[in-house]
Amino acid sequence: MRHKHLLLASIVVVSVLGAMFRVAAADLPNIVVILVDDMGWSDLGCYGGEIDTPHIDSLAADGLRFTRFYNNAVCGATRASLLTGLYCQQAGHCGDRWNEPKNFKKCVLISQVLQAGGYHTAMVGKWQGRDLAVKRGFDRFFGPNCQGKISYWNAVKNNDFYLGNRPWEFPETGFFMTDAFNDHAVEFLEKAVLGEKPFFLYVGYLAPHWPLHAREETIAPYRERYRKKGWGDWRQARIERQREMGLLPKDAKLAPIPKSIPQWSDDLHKDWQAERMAVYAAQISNVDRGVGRMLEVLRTTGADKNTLVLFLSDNGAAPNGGLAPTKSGFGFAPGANNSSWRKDGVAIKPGSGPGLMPGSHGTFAGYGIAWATTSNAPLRSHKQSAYEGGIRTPLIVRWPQVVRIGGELTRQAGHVIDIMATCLDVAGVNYPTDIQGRDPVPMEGKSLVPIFHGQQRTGYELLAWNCGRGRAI
Ligand SMILES: [Ca+2]
Repeated sequence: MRHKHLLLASIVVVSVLGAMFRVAAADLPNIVVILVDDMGWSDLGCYGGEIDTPHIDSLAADGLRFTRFYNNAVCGATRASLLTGLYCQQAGHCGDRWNEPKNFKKCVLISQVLQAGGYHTAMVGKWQGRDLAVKRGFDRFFGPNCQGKISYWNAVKNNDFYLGNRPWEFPETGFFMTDAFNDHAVEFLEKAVLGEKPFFLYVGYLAPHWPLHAREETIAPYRERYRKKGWGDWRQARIERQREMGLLPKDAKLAPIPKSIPQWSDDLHKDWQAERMAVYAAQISNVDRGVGRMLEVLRTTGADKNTLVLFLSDNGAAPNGGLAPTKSGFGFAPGANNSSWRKDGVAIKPGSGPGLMPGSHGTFAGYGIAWATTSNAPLRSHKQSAYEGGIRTPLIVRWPQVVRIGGELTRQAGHVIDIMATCLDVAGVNYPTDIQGRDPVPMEGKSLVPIFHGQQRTGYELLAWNCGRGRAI
């Protein structure tokens, strides 16, 4: 009899705790981190750009934009900092591939800490880890385990596409990478919003990183836009909008451009140049569609109110793709070997010179230094550089339950090392002091949550970090 009472009491206690846990878990905010690849500071509509990004702009209209947020100027190094809360040199990764096990063992990822804290975790997109994402705290994973630089259109040998821990079979037809990422992110959210656990979704798009690939219907709306006006006019238009929006002071000026960039009027291949920018813009539109679909799932279920969405880029625009010859003789004659017209910017592969319109399967182009300079307007330099054009990124924050006034800007400075601290703060979990008997490097980043509440946070005495080329302080 006594045993029976004890058993009943235990069941009651367990049930009450279970119910409490469920209530508490249901109250914990969900987190969605969306990272784009090689996108410039002023490409988005809400950062002054002319590219159509209505859904990403809606994040800003409902939320908060940072004017001084920084990354590590290159793909892998930024991802290492974002996921660990450490400077890239501490995480053992200042280059393009995360492959230094010595430091790796002293790191812990957001996904691991949130998973242990009761979150349902998933990653979709570009993972460049030593281990597969599902071994590093993600319950689900879909994407390539490589640096990118692969076709958006089809399976490329050895590009290591995975679903969970198994190589993924490409469909016979109809594959387009950004669409596939969008589908998998939406599919995860549709299930996750019905679950009892709070969720963490990290979407690492490859877009708009070269090669310039997009569907014709996404490119078409941009074609005339860039034939009518060239890089000089768009750069000017962007800074004017940025001044109006308050992203920049009224007297802000455009950084000087590299001398090698010709006047648009001198260019001999305007239709091809316009096409390069049109495809780049289409790649961003494709991401925007995915953001719209993800938001729709969150909004229609009401989950959006307590979901923190962060949107940012891993580095500034990349000048790959070289220059073409012009009336005044800039650039080199295009030949079968693309490297023969390499100048400033970096040529990439044959299949990208003037005359061959980029976008479709079989082309492999970048948009070149002139458009990359436009993408970063008004900032100086590009990806891999420690100048602002390499390291400054948009950061958009949407979290209706906390960020109550939409459309605001903050000038408080932050860095990608802050993303982990922010996620842990939001989830109410602590950074571990022990990882399987090893001491993790203490987290460097600081939570951005006070800024979300409209407060001045205790910032950094010093932010100093390593970049692809140079160092930033
Ligand atoms: Ca990148």
